[in-house]
Amino acid sequence: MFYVPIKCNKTLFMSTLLTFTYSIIAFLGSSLDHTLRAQSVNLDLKVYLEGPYDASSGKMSTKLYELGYLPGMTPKAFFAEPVPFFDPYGDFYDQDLKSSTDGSDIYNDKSVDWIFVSIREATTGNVVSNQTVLLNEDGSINGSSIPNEKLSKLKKYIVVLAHRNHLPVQSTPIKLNNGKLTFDFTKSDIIGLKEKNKVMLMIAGNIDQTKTRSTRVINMEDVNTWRSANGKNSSYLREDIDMNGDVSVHDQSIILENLDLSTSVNINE
Ligand SMILES: [Ca+2]
Ligand SMILES: [Ca+2]
Repeated sequence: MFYVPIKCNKTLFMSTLLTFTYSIIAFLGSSLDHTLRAQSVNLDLKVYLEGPYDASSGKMSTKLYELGYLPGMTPKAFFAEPVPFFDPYGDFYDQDLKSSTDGSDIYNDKSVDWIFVSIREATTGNVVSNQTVLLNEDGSINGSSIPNEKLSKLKKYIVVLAHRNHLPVQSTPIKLNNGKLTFDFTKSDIIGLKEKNKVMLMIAGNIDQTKTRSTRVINMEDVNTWRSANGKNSSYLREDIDMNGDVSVHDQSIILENLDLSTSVNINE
């Protein structure tokens, strides 16, 4: 009996070893990625605000970003009044809940404004999640998610949206779908939206939201609030309904167009 000597090719051996190692790393990476994704439910929402909505482009204005008026930004004009970073919806949170927002570098040229999103159990109304999220010009919101353990596949949820100068609105009950909570307010026929050029919009003009009642209605309190701010300019102003940085008669005309409109949606409950 004799042996045939096998010549070990060192280069081939190292190449095979490397390929094997990369395969293991890729496998572990994909598993980890899958695990991380499985731990949270994405919010897949779309909504238009009437104030900054431009029917000709089918998008919302990003003027506040362009001029540097969003909270925490440095305005482009020297005479403009910068607004320090803050959460416009801090009042809507329970005391132990914090904003998910931090800093001004989160903005980009698609940013319209902040919007408040509350996820609630449909049957009990219990709040699952409260978040302040950034709204983009196409109606989408910047990536936002909820930890998996807070939601059940067996339950239905409603999405409540609020904005600092629009009427709040809520979705119909929805279930989890492929790891997402999905609702398109721009195509919905729910009560509390307004149709313009075949899309549905959140109703503008609700600038006074100091009390539960005033949060739900556009009335003379909103007009009076606008009146006391008329002429203010070049900043992040609640009375600036079309979101061009200034408070003017055009903003008032939006309030008057929607006067006496109201909703039963309550963001504070
Ligand atoms: Ca109001
Ligand atoms: Ca304005």
